[in-house]
Amino acid sequence: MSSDKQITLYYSKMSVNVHRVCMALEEAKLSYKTYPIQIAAPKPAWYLEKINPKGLIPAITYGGPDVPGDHPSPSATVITESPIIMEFIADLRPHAGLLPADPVARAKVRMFIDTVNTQLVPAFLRFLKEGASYEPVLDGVRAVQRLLPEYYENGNGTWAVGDTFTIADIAAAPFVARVRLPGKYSVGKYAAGEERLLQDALDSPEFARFKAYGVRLFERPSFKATYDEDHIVSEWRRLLA
Ligand SMILES: N[C@@H](CCC(=O)N[C@@H](CS)C(=O)NCC(=O)O)C(=O)O
Repeated sequence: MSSDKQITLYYSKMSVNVHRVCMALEEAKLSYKTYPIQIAAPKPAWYLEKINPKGLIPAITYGGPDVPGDHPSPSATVITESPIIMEFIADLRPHAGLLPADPVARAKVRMFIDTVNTQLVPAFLRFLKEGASYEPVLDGVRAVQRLLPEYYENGNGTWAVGDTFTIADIAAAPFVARVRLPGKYSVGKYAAGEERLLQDALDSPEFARFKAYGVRLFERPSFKATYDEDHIVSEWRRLLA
């Protein structure tokens, strides 16, 4: 299905928060175009002025004429912050079920995203980019795992909230995938050996539910279509050397 209005996504393939938006757009079956923005590099003046003064991606423009990404139209709406963009995409396509109608389920989706964002993400990024200890990463994983329902063979408990795949799962997936990469490739700024301690803990029985959740996430077609592990690892090697 194509969008009624144009969507331009300011994009980098390695960006974890852009990854969320790509998954949401895939799930909602919305067509969009991308405009490349380089991470860890000065952002163009037009981007800071017209799209995101914080200089961060993702951002989207929605509506207005179909113009080149570096000439955004003043009549398009600019939306920033991955949780807000994910909700917007869910609102554009309510039938995709990415944000449930039930108020309790909606609150649970938002609490799950908040837990990922406040407890897992900062600890993981500090570990990866600044060499902080792996232990707060495990605390973050523990906090996320606590919210995961028990999984049954009949499919109950497949996803974070209820049995429907939602933006809670999309918010988690790019991070659940990346948390395994230090142990797999020894890439990052942490002290040597910390990645093994992290990986051993993640493989221990305590985190079995989180690990099994990851296996289900990685099978999701919207994840497969948007995840390029080799590219992420080579960019991390370049930027974190
Ligand atoms: N809270 C923002 C965080 C966005 C963010 O940190 N984006 C990173 C990429 S994942 C970025 O743009 N960094 C700029 C840079 O490294 O140059 C969101 O969820 O969208």
